[in-house]
Amino acid sequence: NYGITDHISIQSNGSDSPRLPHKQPFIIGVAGGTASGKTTVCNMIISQLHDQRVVLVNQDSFYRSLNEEQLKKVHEYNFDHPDAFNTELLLSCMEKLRHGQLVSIPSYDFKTHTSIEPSHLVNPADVIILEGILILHDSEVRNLMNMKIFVDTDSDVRLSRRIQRDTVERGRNVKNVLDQYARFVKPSFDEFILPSKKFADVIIPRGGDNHVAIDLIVQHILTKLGQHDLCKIYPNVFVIFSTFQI
Ligand code: UZR
Ligand code: MG
Repeated sequence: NYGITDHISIQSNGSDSPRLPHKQPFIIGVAGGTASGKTTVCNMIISQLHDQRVVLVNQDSFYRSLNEEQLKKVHEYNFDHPDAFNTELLLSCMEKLRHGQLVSIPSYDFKTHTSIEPSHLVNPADVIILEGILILHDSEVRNLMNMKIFVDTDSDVRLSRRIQRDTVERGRNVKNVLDQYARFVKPSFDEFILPSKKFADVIIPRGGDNHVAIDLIVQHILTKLGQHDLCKIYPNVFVIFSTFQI
């Protein structure tokens, strides 16, 4: 089930076997507007990488908790602005994961707009997928990535999904959703999210419906992981190859 309504922050393949990764993880960033199908794309990539240890880290987990003042005026709060996220914490978690350390990722509750206990413990993995509307916004976060993806879905499709999701799953009414969309979601998309598309290596039209794009991405990841393995087993093999190329 690749429903766009999924809001699982952390997932992993094969996490019950605590084998240590033997190399730097392959880090993928997946950005795109609200309800563009980012989570669907990530889940499809994860399910096709079944033999690899994959961890999905959602930028939503790093939303800053609102204080009492902010909670009183929650309708004035811009959740679509880069400052709404604790990017320093995201960077420090990624630093640990990259160095093979176990890390604790906060759990964010969309109903109370605060971080709640328990947080998730995440093991290091071969592939780390970073997903979020603004995950390509910050240059330090971008610099961690081996592959940057932008999911490009028409805004009318995204808005209708957003209405569906927020009314069914997040207990909002249509008027609230449309007000928030006009006031914050759309302006921030135009100001911060859309301009981050230029940093993407791959742009996926139609999100999770685009099976060809997902297949190509998965093949690329497998090739890259395979190269690491080859390097490890035959450290001289690339010297031989490069000599032949000359
Ligand atoms: P995706 N968001 C909330 O609605 N409430 C919160 O407490 C935190 C975030 C919304 C946020 C953004 N914006 O558009 C969306 N608003 O979650 C991002 N308004 O989630 O990438 O799954 O669409
Ligand atoms: Mg999502």
